[in-house]
Amino acid sequence: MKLYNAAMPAPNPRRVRMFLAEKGPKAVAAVELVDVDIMKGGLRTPEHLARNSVGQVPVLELNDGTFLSETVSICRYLEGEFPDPPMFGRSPKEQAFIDQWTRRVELRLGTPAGMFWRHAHPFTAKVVVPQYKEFGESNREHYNSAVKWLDKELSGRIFVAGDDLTIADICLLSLVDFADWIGLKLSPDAGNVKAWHERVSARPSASA
Ligand SMILES: N[C@@H](CCC(=O)N[C@@H](CS)C(=O)NCC(=O)O)C(=O)O
Repeated sequence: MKLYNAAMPAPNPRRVRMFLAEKGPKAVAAVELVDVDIMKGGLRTPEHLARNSVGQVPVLELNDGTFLSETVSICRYLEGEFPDPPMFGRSPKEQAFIDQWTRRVELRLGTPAGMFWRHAHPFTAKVVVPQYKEFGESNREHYNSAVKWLDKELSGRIFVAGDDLTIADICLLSLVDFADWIGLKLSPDAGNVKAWHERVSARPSASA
C-alpha cells in the first residue's frame, strides 16, 4: 500500500502515520509513504486529483490500485488489515462510543479550528478568497469554549473514549497541535486536556 502523505504541520496525514505506528512495525512496513508537496501545488496535479478529486491528503492506495480518502476512513480500513491493538473498539458499544468521540472531536473542536485557519490565518489568504476575517476570528471563542467543555468531560479519564488509546485520541492530538501551531493555544485552566495532551504526546507514535 502507498500513503500519499504530507509532512508536519499537516494534521491529517499525521493521524494515519500515528495510527500505523500504534499498530506496530508490521503495519508501518506495509505502507510506503509518498510525500506530496502541498506548497508546490502537488495537490492540484492531474495525477493527484485522479487519486482524490477533492485534492487533499492523505490518500491510501490499496494493493489493488484503489484510492481511499478521508483520514478516519483510511484508518478504519487499516484497522481491518491490522486489528491489534484495536483502536476502533471491540464490542458494538465500544465502537459506538469511540465513533461518538471521534465525531465530537472533529465537529466540536475541528470545525472552529478549521474555520479559524481558513478565514483568519494569513497563511491561507491566497487560497481562501474571500476570507471573512471577522467570522474567522469569531471561531477562537468557539474553539476555547469547546476546549472548556472537553476539559470537564475528560475529568477522571485517561483517554478520550475510556481507558485505551483510540482513533479519537489520535484525531484530538493532531487537532490540538495544529490549533496551537495556527495560534489557538490551550487555555491555561484546561488542566485535564493538558494532562491528556502530555500523556498522548509522550507516546513514540506522536512523532511518527
Ligand atoms: N476531511 C479530510 C481533510 C483532509 C485535509 O484537510 N487535508 C489537508 C492536509 S492536512 C489538505 O490536503 N489540505 C489542502 C486543501 O484542502 O486544499 C480528511 O479527513 O482526510
